[in-house]
Amino acid sequence: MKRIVTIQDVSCVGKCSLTVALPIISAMGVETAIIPTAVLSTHTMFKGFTFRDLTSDIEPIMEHWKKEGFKFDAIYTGYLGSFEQIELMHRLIREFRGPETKVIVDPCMADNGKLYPGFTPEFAKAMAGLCAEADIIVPNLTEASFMLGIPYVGSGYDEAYIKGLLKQLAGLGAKQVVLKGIEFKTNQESLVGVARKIGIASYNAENGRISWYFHRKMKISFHGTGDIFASVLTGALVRGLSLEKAYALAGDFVVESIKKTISHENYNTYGVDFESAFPMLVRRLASEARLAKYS
Ligand code: PXL
Repeated sequence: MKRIVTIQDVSCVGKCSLTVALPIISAMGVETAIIPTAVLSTHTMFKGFTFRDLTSDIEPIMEHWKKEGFKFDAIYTGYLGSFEQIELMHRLIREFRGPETKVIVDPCMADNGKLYPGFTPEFAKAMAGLCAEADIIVPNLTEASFMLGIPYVGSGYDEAYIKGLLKQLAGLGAKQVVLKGIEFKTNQESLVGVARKIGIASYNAENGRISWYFHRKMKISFHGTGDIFASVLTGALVRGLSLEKAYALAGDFVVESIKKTISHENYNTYGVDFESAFPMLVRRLASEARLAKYS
């Protein structure tokens, strides 16, 4: 069985970071080792959350793992709580990356034009440094802007702008960029009944290829969907899917999870019911992983 390690916080209630990465990647048939970076009572969109920093545990865990000789098919970093943790991730990647290991960095720290509580533009620069180590980075538009130190443009941009962003992001050093949350304004938008689309642009710095994937934009957005996206992407890549198939599956699973959530009258507002969408994930992964094996 393939094995990955994911490094992010435990938000005890909130359906994000490790409480989504662990069940999702496991359900995708991949062993999921974890390093928790912090324990919070909830994610940071709740008021009054507790926060216990676990930075001092990370080094001893790595030392023990080195002695045991553990290897990983992928290293996936998510929400990191301090500069020191970013430094430790540089070390972890150096020490545990093998020739076939995929390194996925989700620079999880901002959305909708704003940094999450506790983060600063300097932190975004340090995260940009970690992106240099990655095979694949998965920022949203806000994270991309903070890492590049450019103003956030939330709407009204065109294809040329996104292509420029992709290339600048690749300039941070990652081989492939998957940029999330892209929405183009079209004339059709003013027509009643035309579903709006949101999607992904990806750039392969090794062959210069740019590709796109759009899906229906749901009326409501939820916390934790970025973590769900990155988790499915990681699981799918390790199961042998191409990057294009992996981000399409990840995007579709997020949409399915939101649909399941809002199908209930009194739905949770702090996170999505990804659990109810598992049958779709497992079914599609099984058929696509089978196809990938023979392609
Ligand atoms: O889903 C991203 C995330 C992860 N971890 C913590 C968060 C957030 C988003 O707010 O607060 C602690």
